[in-house]
Amino acid sequence: MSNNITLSLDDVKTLSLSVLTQNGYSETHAAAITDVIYACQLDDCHSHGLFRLFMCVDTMQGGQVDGHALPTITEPGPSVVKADANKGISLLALNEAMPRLVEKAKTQGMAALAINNCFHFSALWPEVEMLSQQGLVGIAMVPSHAWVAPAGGTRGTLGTNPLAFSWPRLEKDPFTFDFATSQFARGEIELYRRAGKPLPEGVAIDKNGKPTTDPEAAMEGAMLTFGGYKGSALSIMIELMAGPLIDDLTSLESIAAADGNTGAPYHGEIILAMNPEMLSGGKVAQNDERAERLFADIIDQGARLPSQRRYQARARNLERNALEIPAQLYQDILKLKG
Ligand code: NDP
Ligand code: PYC
Repeated sequence: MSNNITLSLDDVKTLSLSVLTQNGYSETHAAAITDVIYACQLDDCHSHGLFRLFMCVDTMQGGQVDGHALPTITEPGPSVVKADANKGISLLALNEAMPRLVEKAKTQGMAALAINNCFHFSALWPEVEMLSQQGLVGIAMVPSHAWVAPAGGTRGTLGTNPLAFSWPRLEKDPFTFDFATSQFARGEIELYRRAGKPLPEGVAIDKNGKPTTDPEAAMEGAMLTFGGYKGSALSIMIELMAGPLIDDLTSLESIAAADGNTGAPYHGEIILAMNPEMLSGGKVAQNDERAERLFADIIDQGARLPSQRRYQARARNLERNALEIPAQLYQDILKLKG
């Protein structure tokens, strides 16, 4: 017997909107958050879909987030946009600043958006995919909380620090990847804990620095970076680029600022946008063909491109106008309603 229930796509949006508005988020924030939760659930990205409503509610209960905050957008340079989320969730600030980032990248060739003072819970691929839908290359990075040990270390210093990249394709959906620089995202470990399943080896150490496959012990101890010292170095880069570079918090500072609260981390985010038209000297079509030959060589070997699974899930769920989530998850989300 299946332990899943089927929700219509409208049900997913309505459920998210009602949980958020009944838990202190304004209609505008709830709509911005729901767009991303819905996009993730539609693409079967379970760790950052409806499951993240718990984190949104937890963040509100922690008392630090402003569910009605209005972002302030400034443009300190011809290719720089700053969006101060003013202690709101990042996504409203992102939505308001995105058109300015796109405009600047199109006119300047490259541009950066720094989002400051935001609570951040979401997947990054929707943000970079949005840039590629406008013909731009996008890169996004955020720190989180100091849950991840650096390679060779024994305690959490780095965040789970996702890195997302998106490349526009002329005739196809963008090539996009988005992953934590830890072996597993924190959300994935939380899903293993909910399901009572052991983690694979090599994902975490316990509080005594010993390898563990117990999700609870992993959350008390430290997670490990992917690719050993290579993932560790990328994660440090993300701390610097989305922290001190934009005058915002590192994962160490963010976990200290949370003061024991378990909701979404509070910090900044950096998003870079590049204009292939200008950088290729107007030769987008020729270079799109070259990129397509690269993708074809990968696929010809039986390998798959990142984002292929997501696009397939999206097409399937849109076709059915429905998707499945675990019945227990649905019951637990209903309990979040007032
Ligand atoms: P995964 O380890 O699941 O990796 C995801 C990426 O790798 C996707 O682009 C995926 O494509 C691609 N991929 C997976 N398997 C393959 C394969 N066999 N061949 C080619 N590509 C593959 O992601 P994580 O668990 O590390 O991260 C999940 C989400 O968590 C991300 O969206 C991230 O932004 C989010 N996150 C957010 C944080 C925050 O602070 N806000 C912190 C950490 C993570 P596909 O999707 O098509 O499978
Ligand atoms: O899954 O690592 C994670 C995460 C941190 C903040 C939001 N998601």
